[in-house]
Amino acid sequence: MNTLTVRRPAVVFALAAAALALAGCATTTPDQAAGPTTAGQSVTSIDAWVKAAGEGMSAAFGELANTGDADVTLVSATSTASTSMQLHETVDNGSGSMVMREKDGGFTIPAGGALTLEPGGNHLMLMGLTAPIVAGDEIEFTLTFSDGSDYTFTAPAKDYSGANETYTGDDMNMGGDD
Ligand SMILES: [Cu+2]
Repeated sequence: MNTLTVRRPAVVFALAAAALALAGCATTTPDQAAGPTTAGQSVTSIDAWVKAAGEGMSAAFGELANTGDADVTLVSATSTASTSMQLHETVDNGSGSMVMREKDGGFTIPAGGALTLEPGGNHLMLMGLTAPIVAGDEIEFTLTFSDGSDYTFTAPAKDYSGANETYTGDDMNMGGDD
């Protein structure tokens, strides 16, 4: 009859399973102790400023430095001066005009690098100003990153005559003729 015992293999299996369980504990503990660095903790604004404006739209500029060791992606922003905000890039529309539009997928800030926000280039667009922005005002911004973390900073308003690019946001294109 077939009476081969399975005791020894079973014991070996049990020991192996116990070793795996211990290994699992060992690998998860350091992560839980240190805690991951969020995108919001890695980003710092440098020389941020906002264009003074009476109504409608305005824009914020400056540098966003990423001091972390991983790329981060800025996906949205809010401000105390507007009902909404968008992340804008400025591009040639093919007809010789520079137009600004919402940046697909947000802004990536490389590890150890910085994102430059400047008139005629990438910027934070304020839409639906809740009150005139006057030079000297301090506007608070909150940036949200793809990992769900936030970063809040304050930027002063300055008089500036440029940054008057045409807006061609697909989202707000009433005609729908791209
Ligand atoms: Cu814009």
